[in-house]
Amino acid sequence: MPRRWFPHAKWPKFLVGLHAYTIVSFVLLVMSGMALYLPAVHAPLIPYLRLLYDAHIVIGLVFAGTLLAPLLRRLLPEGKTILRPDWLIPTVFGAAIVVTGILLWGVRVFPTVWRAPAFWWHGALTTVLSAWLVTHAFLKALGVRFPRDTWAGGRIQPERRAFLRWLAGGTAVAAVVTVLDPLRILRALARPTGQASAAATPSNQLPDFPEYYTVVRPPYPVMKLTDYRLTVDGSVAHPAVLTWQDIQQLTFATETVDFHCVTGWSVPNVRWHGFTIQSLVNRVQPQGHVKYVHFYSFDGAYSECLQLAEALDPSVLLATTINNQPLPVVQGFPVRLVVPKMYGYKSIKWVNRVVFSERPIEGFWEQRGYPTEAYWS
Ligand SMILES: Nc1nc2c(c(=O)[nH]1)N[C@H]1C(S)=C(S)[C@@H](COP(=O)(O)O)O[C@H]1N2
Ligand SMILES: [Mo]
Repeated sequence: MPRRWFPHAKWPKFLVGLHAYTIVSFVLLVMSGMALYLPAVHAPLIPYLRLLYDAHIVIGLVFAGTLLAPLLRRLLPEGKTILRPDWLIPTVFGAAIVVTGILLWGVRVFPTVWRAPAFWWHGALTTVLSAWLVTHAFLKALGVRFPRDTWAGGRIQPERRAFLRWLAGGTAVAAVVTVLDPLRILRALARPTGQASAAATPSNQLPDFPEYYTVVRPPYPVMKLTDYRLTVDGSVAHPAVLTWQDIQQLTFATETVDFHCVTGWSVPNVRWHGFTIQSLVNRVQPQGHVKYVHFYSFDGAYSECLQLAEALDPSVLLATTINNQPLPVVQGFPVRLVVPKMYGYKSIKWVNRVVFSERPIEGFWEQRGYPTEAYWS
């Protein structure tokens, strides 16, 4: 008996059904999206993250059906009208959300540069549409009626062509925000001019990561280079406490790789420069039975662990610069691990201790259910 809770008892059944379909699919979409995105919610769900991701996509496709319904049949009987924004807003935003979702889903098909803005706007557009839906529901529940012709195009009974136009409009919005990324342009404009000129060549530009994480309470941990020490110990012949000068004697390498976080965002072509685990091995001489490398952060909470063989992969670096500049504090200054073949949570920031051991430890997120083997492909 959906008509009980639906305020417009006189409305056609199909429209009532469409509302139910839209509301249920959208709420499930927002809930599964939040579970994927919010670390606090998704941590206990991690073993099911892939399943959740697939479910989110399926629900998204189901939700997309609501946008196509008006193309299949007339929604209102002759003479009935609905306020123009009540058609237009869900159609345009819904289409833009679905299209940015498809861009995220197709990370291997579309340019990786699109992924971070598509990710950000997917969430931002969903927030706006959710806010509108709640407002819309309230106004309807309160029985607020807007005057027939005076506001936002009045009340209309749209043709198929209008829906097609709005769907195209939503697709265009998704394309513009993803390709042009207006937020990045705004951030670039807001940046002090000195900083902008320091980043004159593209390779020196700091990449805009969509998120910077710290599991401890901000502010991010700050360290002066003169105070910095890297302890390298465990089952080793020559434990060492390295100063910044000592570190400069190690073997450095440079690489340009993509960065992927489990919560759905990626940053393409990040240029890291850092020292290799092999150069630490040469320096401290781990014993023969060592199988694992533990990493600790001076934030006091985060830790990570790699198999020795994984850590010796030439792509793994203890990075000291990003895009030819010192790491920003938020990204782990002065030293962070980079494990390009694995999800971002392996790449521990603010590293101040490396331990060679015969036993593994569970890293911060592994204790909360993340897989230890975090290969993303
Ligand atoms: N010390 C520390 N390292 C950390 C984290 C953290 O919270 N603390 N977050 C991890 C996660 S989940 C990701 S995705 C990356 C994010 O890197 P960024 O903050 O440079 O974007 O850092 C990883 N390293
Ligand atoms: Mo992450």
